[in-house]
Amino acid sequence: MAHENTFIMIKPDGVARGLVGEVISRLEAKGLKVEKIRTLTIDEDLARRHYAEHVERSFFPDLLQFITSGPVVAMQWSGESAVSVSRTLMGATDPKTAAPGTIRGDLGLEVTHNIVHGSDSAESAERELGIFFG
Ligand code: DAT
Ligand code: MG
Repeated sequence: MAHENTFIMIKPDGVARGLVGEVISRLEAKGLKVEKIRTLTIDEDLARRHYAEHVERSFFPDLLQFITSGPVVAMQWSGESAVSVSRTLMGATDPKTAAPGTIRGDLGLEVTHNIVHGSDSAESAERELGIFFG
């Protein structure tokens, strides 16, 4: 178990629905620490860099439209195994199948509008933190 940093972002649906406090509360209650936080609206260039692994996917146009549709809250969080622990708190990608008790499982219903992003590895975390806080 290693102390890690990870990148977590509350997506436009989460901000618009007033779920910023709810998401932060769940991460804090688990014992993770917020290190950096900023609000911004993602433009197309930033979306293509952040989601570089998905630009050729069939759902990318919908994802691009959504992620640029309003302000997001971008954050650096730290803690023991912060990458995997925060992914567990978030739940599966599709809120329809995400387990109850997870952020997506409790608060979402549709895969594009799944409230929160979290880095999927330490390498992704370093890359994404560089994009948003570098
Ligand atoms: P995650 O956000 O759980 O890491 P991902 O990296 O595979 O999931 O996908 C990035 C985002 O793209 C995801 O949060 C929602 C959207 N997405 C993924 N798969 C999708 C699909 N099959 N249809 C529509 N949107 C999808
Ligand atoms: Mg991902």
